[in-house]
Amino acid sequence: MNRRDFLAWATTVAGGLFSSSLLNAAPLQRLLSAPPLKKGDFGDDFLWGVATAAYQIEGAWNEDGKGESIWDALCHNRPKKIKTGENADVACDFYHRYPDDIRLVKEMGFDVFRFSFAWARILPQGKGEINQKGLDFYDKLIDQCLEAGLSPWATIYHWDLPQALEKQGGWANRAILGWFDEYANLVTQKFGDRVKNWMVLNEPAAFTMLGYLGGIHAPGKIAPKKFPAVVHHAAMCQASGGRIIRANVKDANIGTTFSCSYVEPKKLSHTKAANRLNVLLNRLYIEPALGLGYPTDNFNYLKRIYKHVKTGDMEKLKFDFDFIGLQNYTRVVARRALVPYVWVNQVQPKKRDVPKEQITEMNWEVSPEGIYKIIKQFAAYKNMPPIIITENGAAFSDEVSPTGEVNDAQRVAYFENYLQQILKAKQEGANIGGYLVWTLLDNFEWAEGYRTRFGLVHVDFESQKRTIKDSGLWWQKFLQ
Ligand code: GCO
Repeated sequence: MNRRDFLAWATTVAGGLFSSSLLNAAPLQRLLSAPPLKKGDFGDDFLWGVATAAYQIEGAWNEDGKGESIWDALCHNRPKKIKTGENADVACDFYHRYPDDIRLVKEMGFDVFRFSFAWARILPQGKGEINQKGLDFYDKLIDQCLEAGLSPWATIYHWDLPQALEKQGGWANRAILGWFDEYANLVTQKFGDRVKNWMVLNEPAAFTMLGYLGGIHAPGKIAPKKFPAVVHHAAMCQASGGRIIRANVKDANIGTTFSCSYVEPKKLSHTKAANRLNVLLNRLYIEPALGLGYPTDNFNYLKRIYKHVKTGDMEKLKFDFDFIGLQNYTRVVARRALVPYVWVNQVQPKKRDVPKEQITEMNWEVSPEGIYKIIKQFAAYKNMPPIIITENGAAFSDEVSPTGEVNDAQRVAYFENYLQQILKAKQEGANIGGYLVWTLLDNFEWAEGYRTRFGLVHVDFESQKRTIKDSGLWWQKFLQ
């Protein structure tokens, strides 16, 4: 089951939560009616970059004093949770190869390198004793970026909670508010002199739902009773992380990121299902951050969040972010489920009238209009901060040809079509300041293992050989 299939399934678990899936397929060929894309159309100060995450690329899972994370534990102890039984013990070996990989980012012409800190590399037990060698690694990585002329953008939390904290209840334990603050204080005080662009959390909706409701991602729990507490704690950390960066980093540009997918009902009569799914996928974390509270109207299950709200919490959920990171890959189509207590269900692209070429290796529909619509949806919030697209990309089955090339024309078309739609939203007034490709290297795609390749650079996981794909060369040309 991948993350979007999970939505269909989770509805049953939680006594009726949500659902999802897609729209009219957009052609994989570049739209002929559209004028050729030019970097300059996006404006001179528009930022271009690539995004990565520690667990997916670093490897060195227990080297130089690093502690175990929930992803190490999931892969090692419950390998069946990963479709291929793989783990990220070595991954792309970025821990040792980062100088070469940073050079590749520069070679392709990007300005921004987004990475995340592995909490357990820095605080092996999640709190208390600091691992100096872990700090040293990020020190060197940041310096490497700066020397290459790349702006380092750091994510504080990209899903790899220290296992020692999980053993104490993880995100379900309110003590996480203190643990997270300690960690956020440490990294911002340590690196805030050189890192000015920060993201607090990566996709809270994804890690809380998949990790604590769907049992698909670490910590692999199916815990509908705990989920409301997990949501509240993550939303509290999201805002307090923002305040910590503001206090510790001079001239900081502070954001946080949201996974989001435009939701459409399969038919008009399925609108209620689509609305619920929209809450879970798109509204649950942005609205408290904007000071709008939790979107629990017509969603009784989510009202259980309030049981965990203490005096003063509602005010603390708000933070004035300098930017919001939107991460989008596809759209989703919702339909009402048959069983009355299951409110919604997801319609998979394969089960709809979507041409095969428009379904990626993740079983996600290629939907450029989807990114346009979701940007418009977010941009419509009153007081919405500027948007940065902090992730967008696609997995296709890439192979290195006998002559050493990776012809990934489908991915090039994907970028062209999505960028076209982003530009359209921007020209219509959405305040979009940058775009980061997911991702630099083929890597460990969580529960999917290494099979689904998202990189601009192909990685041979046996030899660790890197090959820039045609899409990477396309970016090089585009960014010139
Ligand atoms: C996420 C993460 C990335 C994924 C990417 C492709 O959004 O899930 O930030 O780690 O690899 O989205 O699924």
